[in-house]
Amino acid sequence: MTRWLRRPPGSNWGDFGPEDQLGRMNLLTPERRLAALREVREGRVFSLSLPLDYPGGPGLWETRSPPRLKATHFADGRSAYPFHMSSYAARATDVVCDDEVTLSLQYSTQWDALAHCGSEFDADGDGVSEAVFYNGYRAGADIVPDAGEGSPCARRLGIENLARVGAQGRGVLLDLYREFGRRPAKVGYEALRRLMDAQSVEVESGDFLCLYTGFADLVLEMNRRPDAKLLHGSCAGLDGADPQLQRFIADSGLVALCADNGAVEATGPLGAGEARAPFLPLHELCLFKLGIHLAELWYLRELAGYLAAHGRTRFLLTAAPLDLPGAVGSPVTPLATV
Ligand code: UVW
Repeated sequence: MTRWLRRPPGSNWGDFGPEDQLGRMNLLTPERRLAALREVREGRVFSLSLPLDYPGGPGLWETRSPPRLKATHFADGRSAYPFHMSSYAARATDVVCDDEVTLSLQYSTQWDALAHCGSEFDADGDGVSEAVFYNGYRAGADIVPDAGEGSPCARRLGIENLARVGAQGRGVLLDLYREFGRRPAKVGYEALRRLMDAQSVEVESGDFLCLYTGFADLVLEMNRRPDAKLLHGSCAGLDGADPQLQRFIADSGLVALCADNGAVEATGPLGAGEARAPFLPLHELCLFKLGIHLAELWYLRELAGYLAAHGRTRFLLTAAPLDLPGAVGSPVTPLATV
């Protein structure tokens, strides 16, 4: 049985094959990776991650929690932190610490999997919308809230797909902070185009477009005591509802949008009118319609400064998520090599 009869307007469902789970990452060919490697001139590297215990506290979304580290334990209750190997072999001198962590996978510097956001859409053409994801994968069948023992599982479109394809290619940075500072700007295509031209930013097929807005710098300054109201009212984000911006994203061939802000797009109340519409239109376009991964809360300040000082916009980006089967997002420690 085909999963869908109708595909969302403006989507590419089926174009990379009926079972595709990689979306636009299909465009990241060996040739494009080689082109990305040619951007390396100095061998200098920038880590693009926040410490994963930032923003701090409940952070930006009340459902997401910071990491909690715990010692692991033996079956008899003894802690393995530290664990003296002499309890196994009397003469051994080794002392070992073992820990485990509970954290929301999208609490801090992260990737969104394609299973992160779908939409209510009538894909089977029966006149009733259902919850579907990229390429017609279904909530309830492919992305399930309880796959046993209460654990959710994205059986399709999970983050392991991005981990295994090798998230490495050419990063291209656009500096929005230079234009908007910390003002809460909604950036549509017109402003984006103007700034791309001014900064000589060119986006080609297979590129990871990175947007520096200054948001993560504000997060860091708050020193793990985030002022959520101030954060939600600060810095630039894309205007995901702008049709021209949507067309640019669709036509450009970019494989991912990576930002230092909380959602890549500026979030806010739905526009006026009766019609139902996505609250996160960029998430709908990218994750649901086109299979473009989004990445958020990256730390881009030092990279942006370096690139501006050297008249450059491109670099080699290496940003593999955890190969955690079935997860809808993942922490990541992206590296930019220049
Ligand atoms: C949501 O906003 C729902 O998620 P994120 O911005 O982390 O993709």
